Amino acid sequence: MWKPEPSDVDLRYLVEQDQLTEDGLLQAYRTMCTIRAFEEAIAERYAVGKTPRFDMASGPIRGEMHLAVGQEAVAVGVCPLLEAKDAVVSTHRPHHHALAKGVDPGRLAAEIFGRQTGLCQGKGGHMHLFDRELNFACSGIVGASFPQAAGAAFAFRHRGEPRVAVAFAGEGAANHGTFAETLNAAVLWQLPLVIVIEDNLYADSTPKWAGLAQPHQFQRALGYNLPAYLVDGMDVMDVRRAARRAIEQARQGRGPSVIEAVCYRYRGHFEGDAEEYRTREELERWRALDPISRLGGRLRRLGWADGDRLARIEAEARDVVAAAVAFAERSPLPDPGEALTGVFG
Ligand SMILES: Cc1ncc(C[n+]2csc(CCOP(=O)(O)OP(=O)(O)O)c2C)c(N)n1
Ligand SMILES: [Mg+2]
Repeated sequence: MWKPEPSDVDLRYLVEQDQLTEDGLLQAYRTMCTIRAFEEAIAERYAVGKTPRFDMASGPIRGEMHLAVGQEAVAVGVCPLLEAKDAVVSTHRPHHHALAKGVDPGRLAAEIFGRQTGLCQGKGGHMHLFDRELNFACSGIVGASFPQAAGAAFAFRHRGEPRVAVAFAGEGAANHGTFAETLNAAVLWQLPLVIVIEDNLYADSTPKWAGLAQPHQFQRALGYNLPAYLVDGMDVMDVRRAARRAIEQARQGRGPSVIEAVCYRYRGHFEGDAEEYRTREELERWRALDPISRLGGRLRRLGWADGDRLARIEAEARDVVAAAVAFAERSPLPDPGEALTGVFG
């Protein structure tokens, strides 16, 4: 554990300091449970039809699949602080950000299943999700979220709108030139931008020590003269504390910030990953920091929930997800005649 659990006294102090409420923390717990249940349900459905020989083109969900089990606190520490008018640009690992931004689980699942009722009528798939009402977008191109979110932030500033754009990206993406270019422009133009680096220690199978000259992105960011925070990405309260400051600053026209959230993904880089690059012991060490159990433990210590209440929330989250998956599965596939509608060409 790289930040120890707060004592009871510290916990109450943090709750007061960060203006956390019983409702707010229970809602964070609920959203993290929904994300966990959603990702686990997708993993289960994705595996169907992919044995005995793993073939990405077979089964009810086709193509590559990147899940974010373990990384729930990063999304839930940031997105619920945003309004619908604020923009979020995510990555190839986007479901947790989408759900935390409020995207409907049914339409999200339907898009993942390639169905007509999906966010993009089944044409985007799991890595290309767009929700216009909620200003949510993502891209399978690593490093693309930085300039895309900066573009949205530039438009907000140009029009004088008090809106904020958030770019999520992995620590591997931060090695792309787009990170440096975006930081430079965002500071120069004081864009209402928050960059969240979700450092899960690996870019595909490459551990960060083998790919990054500087292990901490907040240090890179500091070179561009902007506030940068290093937070425990397995602790939703820690992520939220930095996010609140960064979002407030951006909304007030005081420029961009970077948040580096250190976290861990429990599943492979993609479903089907042989995961030969890490050990079971390492995974178990990180599982001991599980963001959902840690928040559950704190809710109990605060007297805001007991085991029954937490179990009820978990069961309700599973029900929401089961309904979303059922909606996706009973939805029709897109009509081939509409293949060229709603796309550039
Ligand atoms: C421009 C580009 N280069 C390479 C890839 C292939 N690729 C997909 S995910 C990935 C690793 C990304 O690592 P990181 O940014 O740390 O995100 P994580 O997968 O850990 O969430 C790579 C190299 C890609 N999709 N886009
Ligand atoms: Mg990574």
